[in-house]
Amino acid sequence: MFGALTEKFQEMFSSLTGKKSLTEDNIADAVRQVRLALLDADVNYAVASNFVKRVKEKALGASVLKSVAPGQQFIHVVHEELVALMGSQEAVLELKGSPTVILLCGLQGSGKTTQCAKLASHLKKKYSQQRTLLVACDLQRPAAVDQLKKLASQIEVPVFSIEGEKNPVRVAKEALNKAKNEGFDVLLVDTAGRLHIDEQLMQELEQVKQVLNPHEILFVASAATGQDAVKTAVEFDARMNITGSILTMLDGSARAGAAISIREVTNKPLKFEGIGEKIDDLQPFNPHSMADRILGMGDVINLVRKAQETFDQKESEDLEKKILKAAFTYEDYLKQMSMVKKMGSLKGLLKMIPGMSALEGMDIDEKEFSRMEAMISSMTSDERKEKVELIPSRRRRIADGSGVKIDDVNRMVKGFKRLKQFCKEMPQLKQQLSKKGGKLPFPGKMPWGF
Ligand SMILES: Nc1nc2c(ncn2[C@@H]2O[C@H](COP(=O)(O)OP(=O)(O)OP(=O)(O)O)[C@@H](O)[C@H]2O)c(=O)[nH]1
Ligand SMILES: [Mg+2]
Repeated sequence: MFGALTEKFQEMFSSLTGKKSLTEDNIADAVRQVRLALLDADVNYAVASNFVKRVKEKALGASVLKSVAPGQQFIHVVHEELVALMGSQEAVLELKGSPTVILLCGLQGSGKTTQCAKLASHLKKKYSQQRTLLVACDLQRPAAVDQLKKLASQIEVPVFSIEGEKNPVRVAKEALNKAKNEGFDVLLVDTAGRLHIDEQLMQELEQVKQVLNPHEILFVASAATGQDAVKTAVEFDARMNITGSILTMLDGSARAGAAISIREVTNKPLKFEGIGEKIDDLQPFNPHSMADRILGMGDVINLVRKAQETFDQKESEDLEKKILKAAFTYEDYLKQMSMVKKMGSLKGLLKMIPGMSALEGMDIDEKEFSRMEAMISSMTSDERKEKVELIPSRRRRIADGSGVKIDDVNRMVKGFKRLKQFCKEMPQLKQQLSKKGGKLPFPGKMPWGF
């Protein structure tokens, strides 16, 4: 969907990897590229400018988390701002009338009729007790009423229409009466579109609005229409005072930036997104998952979030130093593992240790880690600090204490030593890694011991 934008962000962030902190200098290029990427994706110019200004201020103001590479932190800032740009919270429909009246409006072909049916289906699934009446107020296009009826029959929701009627205001009025009399909970109104905004259409919509007094007036915007969608949204909002928008065709457009500008320019929430032609292809608009999709980096974002929540900053700094100096003991190893456990994923930890991201994708069995944790827990304090030699009788005791075989203890000790050696070679290894484009100089598993 946002293919180009995602690619650009990814390129840009890889150039930040390895930087010690975020400074005006090293983010200048990234900031410029965010701006270009947004404009390229057809995000409105003013929206993009304000956006990068906010990203810049926030990135420079942020205290750099030592456990997170600066590039990842920058992504986090961009992500947070994207979420804010799109409204932070998942917006809800106000279902408080009896009936609740929801009017859909927008340009021709933006997807109003289809979203009416999708929305009716969504409400039916979500609120099975509530009854919806669809209203065919598009009397411009001869086939419009039939189109709505056909879609509605698929989901078994009734449609109100008046055969031969030319005035949508009358249809609206009678539909509202019927809904009140018959106890419908929701009245969902489809309206006519035009190729461009014209005065006649607006007046007609205003009149329909007047008789219905809708709780929700949703502007339906096709992501495929680029900057026009932003301009149109502003005009519809000025005339109709919309309560939110539905973005459609998000499945097909690579330049969906205009659509995400709509919330910023109208300051009304994005409530739903249409992601295909089928009835089920509608979902509540979620700013978080949309930002994840835009950046294509949901994993990193979640890990940074998790790291912020669970990492003891000082402890992880000390550990990093020890790893780099190869001065850590079994005790540190255990500490590291309990952090990993807290993080829920070792791969996550690797990604977050600056310089270690190249190791991600290694196959690590986390079950082995909990066994290792049991073994180290069964060691005496002196053993963990390597103050005493792990002679066979000690190994037997450790095996018995942790319920493993002595071979497992032997492998763990061997692995620990190998890891120490590996860490001693870290500085050179890191250099090699950057020369080899991030590929490990040896294939296979990490030298953790198994
Ligand atoms: N790919 C895709 N197609 C969609 C989506 N929503 C609607 N469509 C298709 O877009 C076309 C136009 O949709 P309509 O619902 O008829 O649009 P409209 O706004 O009612 O059009 P008018 O009544 O002519 O103003 C139809 O072929 C729909 O199937 C969507 O989210 N994704
Ligand atoms: Mg229609």
